[in-house]
Amino acid sequence: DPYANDPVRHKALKVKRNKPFCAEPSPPLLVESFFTPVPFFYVRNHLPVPEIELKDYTLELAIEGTTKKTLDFKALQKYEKRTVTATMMCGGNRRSEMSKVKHLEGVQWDVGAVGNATWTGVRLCDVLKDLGVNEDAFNHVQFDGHDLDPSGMPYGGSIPISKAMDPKADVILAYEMNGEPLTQDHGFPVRVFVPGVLGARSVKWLSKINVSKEESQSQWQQGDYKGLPPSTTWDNVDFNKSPAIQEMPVMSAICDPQDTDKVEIKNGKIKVKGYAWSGGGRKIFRVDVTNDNGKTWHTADLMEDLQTNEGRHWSWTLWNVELPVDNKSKEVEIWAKAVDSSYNVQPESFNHIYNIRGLLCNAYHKIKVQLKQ
Ligand code: MTE
Ligand code: MO
Repeated sequence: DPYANDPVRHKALKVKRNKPFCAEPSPPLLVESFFTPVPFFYVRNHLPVPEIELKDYTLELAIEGTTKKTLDFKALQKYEKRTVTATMMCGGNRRSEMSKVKHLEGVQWDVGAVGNATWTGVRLCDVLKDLGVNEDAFNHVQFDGHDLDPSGMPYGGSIPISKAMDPKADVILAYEMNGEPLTQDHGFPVRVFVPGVLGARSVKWLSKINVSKEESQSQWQQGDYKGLPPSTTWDNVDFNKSPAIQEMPVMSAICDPQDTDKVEIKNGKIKVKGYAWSGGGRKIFRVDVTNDNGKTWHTADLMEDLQTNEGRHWSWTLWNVELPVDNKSKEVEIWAKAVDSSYNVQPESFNHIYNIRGLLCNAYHKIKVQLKQ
């Protein structure tokens, strides 16, 4: 069993798949704190977790496949230490809701394939500058992980070089999460962290960085993590026709209460909590919540955003709202939608954004709760 040496995980994580390990925290737990405690931070592995000793760790730096330099952990740490506070979200977060339109393969994520943390390490732009990379001569920066598939191919992904070399894009080669060394599941000893982009490009157990004219040729860049059209089926799919997903769209979710919960009414109102986030460093301007199918909308209170740098709102926004409810009704349906700083809004339903990979699942979040009378 190639998974026999996988680490032990916290009991609070709800296991979605065991081999490879995929798990998420419960939604109410998720919105208890701005920083997601590492033991509750979702895990998305595609392969067995590699065991790497710090003293054996090496990071290869290459240009068009030719190795230019190899750094050990100490050499990497010589670059200036930087910290970024940012949210990571899986491209398949909330897939289980899209699955209700039509059956979907893939991990059936609820709303918890997301977390917010501090990521500490060195800036990718500093390492690339030191390598003498000329940004204009290349298009992409590719990352490989130390985790290998049965044929010996590593997990991999790439980002545009403009992002990789922009100091304001805050791309980090992270060795700490929330101030502690990375855990085995989250990429020990070093992972890339790319703010504002789907989790798939934040390659864990980083083994190699390759600067290239081309995107990563990895399965996860070329044959997955792309936004496919709604009518595409597994019989006619052509992954070459759709670009790889990078920045994520605007998203929100109700986390507390959860669907089917029994909820207490206080002074004619019920309390609702959730998160909102958008990719590309876009700020959350507003979260609108309704409990009468959109006849009346209530503006949620947004938890203060710690980041003030324009265009670098990497962290999620937690929100809460008190909704007035009719004392006579037994059940209420609650919808939430967010608006980001480009005034992008979420689509109303999953019907028209359905795609066979179940990615970019950002329709209004809709739940039904029972009222305790
Ligand atoms: N990196 C490697 N090497 N192997 C992986 O399986 N999964 C990716 C990304 N980086 C993955 C990886 C995906 S799809 C996501 S959503 C994030 O890691 C999840 O990171 P986490 O497990 O630390 O939450
Ligand atoms: Mo993911």
